[in-house]
Amino acid sequence: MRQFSSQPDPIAPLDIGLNAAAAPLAPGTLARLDFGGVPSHGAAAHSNTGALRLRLPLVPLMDAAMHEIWHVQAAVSNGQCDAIHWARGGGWLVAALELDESAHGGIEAATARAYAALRAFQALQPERHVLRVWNYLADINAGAGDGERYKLFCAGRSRGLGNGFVGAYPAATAIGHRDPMRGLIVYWLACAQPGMRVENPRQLSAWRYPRQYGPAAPGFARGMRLPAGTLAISGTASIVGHASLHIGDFDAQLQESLANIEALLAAADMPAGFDAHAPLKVYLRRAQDLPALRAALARRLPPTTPLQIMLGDVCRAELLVEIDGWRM
Ligand code: 3EB
Repeated sequence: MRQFSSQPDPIAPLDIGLNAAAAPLAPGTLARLDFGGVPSHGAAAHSNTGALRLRLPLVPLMDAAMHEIWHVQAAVSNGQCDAIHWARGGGWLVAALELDESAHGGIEAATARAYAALRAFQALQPERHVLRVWNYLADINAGAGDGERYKLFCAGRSRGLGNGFVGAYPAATAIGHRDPMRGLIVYWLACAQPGMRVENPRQLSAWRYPRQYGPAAPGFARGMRLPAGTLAISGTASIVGHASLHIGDFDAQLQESLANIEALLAAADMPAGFDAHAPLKVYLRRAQDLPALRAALARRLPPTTPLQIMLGDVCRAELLVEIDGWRM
């Protein structure tokens, strides 16, 4: 009798790296993410090594363009299912889709369509647990009141998912891009084993936000411990409780965002502070804040902390900066 036949397959460690240098993709590369530039075939393409290659329309602000590599010690394969491009290996799955909003009835309907497709696709995959999602959409703050595009996006996400993620929200980021040629881009990381959601004691859970932030509360967790131990950190801004703090004060917003991440690290039982094992991605609304950002980060973070800085609009118009990343 095989005593351990019901044990799940082991999950290969997932390694996240930021690189400046161009190098051929190593075997075991699950995904390579590039920011800025012009894609030849929409957001996603497959490399000959099996990796998913994503080109994302957020303009990098660093001198050397950085790209992100997700690597597993396992064989990687890939494919396409309607609009969804994917790669899998070692118990992990990365997938992406880009929808042209105008062809799908606007941002709310396009988002509902994207999330219904995500849910239907995920239901058929062995890597059925969606742990981390990124959303990039144009003009995220355009429109007033409940008609603001981010709020329409939240409504579409909630409708498209139905009861899909209820009680198992992934960690997430939602950021505005400024490329009129690109659509709604959703990409995600899923796994054959569940992760562990982490909430931030300094912040109200986003799915409990009061009505003033829109008719559908955003369905995401502040962080996710991946099965291999890494913490995925959701987009984190200057929000305490549910209120935006330090309106008009870039430095204070940055400090509050970092304080939020530090509180999340503690809640997740991860090592405190930042270092070479905590790659961070900073989304800046205004390029003019780059010198202040650089100066503050130089004081606040060890120089070994891998950083990407890019232009991106935070989903609340009064917020100037948001940070997401990983803690390994
Ligand atoms: C916030 O904390 C800032 O709608 O998926 C951060 C991360 C934010 C994810 C999302 C929104 C989302 O509410 C905004």
